[in-house]
Amino acid sequence: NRHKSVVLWFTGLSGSGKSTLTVELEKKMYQSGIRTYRLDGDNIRHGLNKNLGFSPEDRTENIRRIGEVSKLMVDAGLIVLTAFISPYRQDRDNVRALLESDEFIEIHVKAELETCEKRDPKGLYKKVRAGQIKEFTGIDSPYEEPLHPEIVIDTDKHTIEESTQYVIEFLKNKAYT
Ligand code: GGZ
Repeated sequence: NRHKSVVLWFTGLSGSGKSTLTVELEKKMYQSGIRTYRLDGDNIRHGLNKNLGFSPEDRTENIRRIGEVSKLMVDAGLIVLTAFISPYRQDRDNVRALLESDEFIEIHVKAELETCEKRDPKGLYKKVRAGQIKEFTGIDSPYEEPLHPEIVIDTDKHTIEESTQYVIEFLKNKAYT
């Protein structure tokens, strides 16, 4: 049950499906005896990064710290699954540069803004439209799509099960697992 350690960096809009995908993937990997760690807003923005908000500067610092933590976890031999909007291309590229070229897999979780807003799992888009949240990604704060992601997952077109399986196969084919 040996595997390479790597960061699976999921990026995309709020409500695109990043968290759901990383949770499902982690379950599948656990069943195969793969050692993983999942980083998301719940365990990072409430702890390590609780002094950060959503200004451009804070988002950049958020991603920088997450990149450094991911690197430590890769050194510890884990497969790291990160689920952050990470809206800025430069920030994601900086994380990529921290790691060896085969240790960073950028996964663009793609869904139309309209779809994300319809899903609205936390009711945030509703608050944005009511003017209660400012600088929301995709509305009045930018999202810079990856130019050369290793994987694109279109959650408008594919089920979670299909998408999860796709990533599992990718890792097998590239001899990560
Ligand atoms: C974007 C926000 C905002 C603003 C709160 N813009 O769907 P969620 O709730 O669970 O995921 C979003 C999460 C984004 O945090 P990240 O650390 O991933 O962002 S970044 O990578 O840009 O630093 C959303 C919630 O926090 N949220 N306010 N203004 N998302």
